[in-house]
Amino acid sequence: MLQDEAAPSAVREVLGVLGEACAEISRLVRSAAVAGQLGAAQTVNVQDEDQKALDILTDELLTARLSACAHVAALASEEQAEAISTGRTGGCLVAFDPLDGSSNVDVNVSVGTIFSLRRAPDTRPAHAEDFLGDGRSQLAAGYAVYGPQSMLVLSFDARVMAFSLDEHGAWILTEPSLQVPAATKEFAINMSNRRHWRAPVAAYIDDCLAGREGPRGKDFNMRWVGSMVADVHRILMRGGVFLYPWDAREPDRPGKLRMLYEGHPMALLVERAGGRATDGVRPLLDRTPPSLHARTAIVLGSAEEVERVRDVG
Ligand code: AHM
Ligand code: MG
Repeated sequence: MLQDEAAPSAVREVLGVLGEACAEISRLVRSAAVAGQLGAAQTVNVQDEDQKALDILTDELLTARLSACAHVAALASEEQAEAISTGRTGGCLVAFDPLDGSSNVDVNVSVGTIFSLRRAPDTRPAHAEDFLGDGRSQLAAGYAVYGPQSMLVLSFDARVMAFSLDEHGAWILTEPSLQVPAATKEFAINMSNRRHWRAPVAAYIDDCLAGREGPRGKDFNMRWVGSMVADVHRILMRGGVFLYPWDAREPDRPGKLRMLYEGHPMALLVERAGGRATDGVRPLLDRTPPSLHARTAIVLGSAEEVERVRDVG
């Protein structure tokens, strides 16, 4: 799958392990109802979110597979409070969201796994602080989406490639170079939060809603899956803009989504596919999270739309 000269061997090995783990997770998700693995786990994670049984199973699976990989120095997961050091030096740091959109899994709507690779220190075991780099320091990033088809979308060089899972569990390259069109007529945002947004986001969306008769002079369509992987996948395939802005429900938090294992990897993929990704003001790839689970506002997708949104507080 990843026999590409451009990927250094440690990155290639780790991406291979992630690909195999995502194929296993695809099988887990597909058989979860029959295996009695849907539903709540009756636990909360470090972010005070209720966990699904599959959040825990997928986290355990990825932790086991990555810990066993000789090129992984440390892991950081959405579902675990602290980073886990394997004690190795060199190789990669891997940050991941094992089951993004998991509130959708019980109702059979697409979910996914998001991951981001960074370089580990060569001369000492890795610490949690080593994960706290800007988005441009990522060596590679990707996600798997478990939908009608399971797909793996990766970037370890200038391209963004998509693989589809065949019936034998192998990832087959089906899209060698994804490109996000600069223009779009489709936006994705949770409209139920409108009353909590700041004025610039509300004004941007109101202009889209005004359609052909409004200042934009064109009709817009809206989609909101509620699984970031599925919404970003649609944007990588056909364009669009995705927004999860700051909102006033939790004014001390900069947004809902996490920078390290949601914002940064998706921003890398979208930018390499010709789109843009910001926190409403700055490029998301220029931002450094202050802590493992730090949140951020996210605006990403087709360049012409992302450039219109300047959500200044
Ligand atoms: P999760 O990682 O706990 O599943 O939460 C992240 C998800 C994203 O996939 C999605 O874009 C967002 O939360 C949906 O949030 P909301 O329910 O507020 O619309
Ligand atoms: Mg998530």
